[in-house]
Amino acid sequence: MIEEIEELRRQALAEIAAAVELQALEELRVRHLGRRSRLREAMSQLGSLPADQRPALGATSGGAQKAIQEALDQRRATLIEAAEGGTALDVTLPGHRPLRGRLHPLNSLAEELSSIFQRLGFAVVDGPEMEDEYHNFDALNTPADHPARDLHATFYLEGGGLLRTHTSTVQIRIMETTPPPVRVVAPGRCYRRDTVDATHHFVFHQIEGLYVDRHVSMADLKGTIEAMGRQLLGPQTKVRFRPHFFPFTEPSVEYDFSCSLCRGEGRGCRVCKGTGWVEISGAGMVDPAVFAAVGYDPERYTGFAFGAGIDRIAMIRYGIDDIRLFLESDLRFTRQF
Ligand code: 2NM
Repeated sequence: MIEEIEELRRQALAEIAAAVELQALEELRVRHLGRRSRLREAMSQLGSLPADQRPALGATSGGAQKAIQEALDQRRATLIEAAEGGTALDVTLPGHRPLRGRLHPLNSLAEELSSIFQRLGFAVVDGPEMEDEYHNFDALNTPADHPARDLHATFYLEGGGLLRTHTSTVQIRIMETTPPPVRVVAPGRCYRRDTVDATHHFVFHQIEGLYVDRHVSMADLKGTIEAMGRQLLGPQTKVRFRPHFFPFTEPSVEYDFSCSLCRGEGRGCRVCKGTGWVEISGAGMVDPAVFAAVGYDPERYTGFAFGAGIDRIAMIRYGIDDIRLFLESDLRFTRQF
């Protein structure tokens, strides 16, 4: 009987060591230690044995029971640990890399444009995005019946304010508080009630420039725009002025840069749609009515002003065909720059 129990013990320990699932381990426990196991049966017969045989058999079966129980506990702990992914702390594993932030492509382009103009002697200024009708329209010689003032074109706020539709508001505020000469650029967010599609959004980004002094001319304007184009899109960039109308400048132009993708050749180019030119924005000589509004003497001073769409320039430069991507905060997009 003693030999049989020792054989049972060896058998049980071997099976436990080979078990790879908790379920199998539980079945082994029932089979080897359960109420109907051979070991329990042997132990229940102890009382009916002759007294001189009891201690040896008792010790053997008690020892076997203890050894099997310990083996079960240990194997169980090992299997649970393995299921939870190995040891609790592996100090040899590499650490988690922290996510590094960076500038949004529109902000980095705004900074690049700002520094281009800083090198030309312009100061970078800003102002409020919530504005009033006076700074957004009246001071800019934009009459009350102008379509830009329409409820459908401008976001009006409760209490009479509005969201600025351009950063010319900042130029007005600078001229109100600073005597000439002034040479400033104002980058920032602007808002218009446009229906959102691939090329329009109700939020867009602009940088506008203003230079007022004695004898500032249209030639200075063209030279400044040309310097911007060359630094932005490369030294071979050409500038084209087309006549236009703005209430706040006279004369006014729209200006184009030669396409940086096809070098102005057109022919199936997807950035300039085959024209060889990319439209950027508008510019002109500041209208005397604007000088009158800010208290500058139009007989003594002249000035030029220009706008540039930052979203638009980014789309041209990076070949992006959907303006909405800039405002969706999708890291798969913004991380590419
Ligand atoms: C443009 C086009 C033409 C402009 C005018 C002024 C101000 F305040 F001096 F009158 N700031 N910006 C201007 C002129 C803006 O953007 C398309």
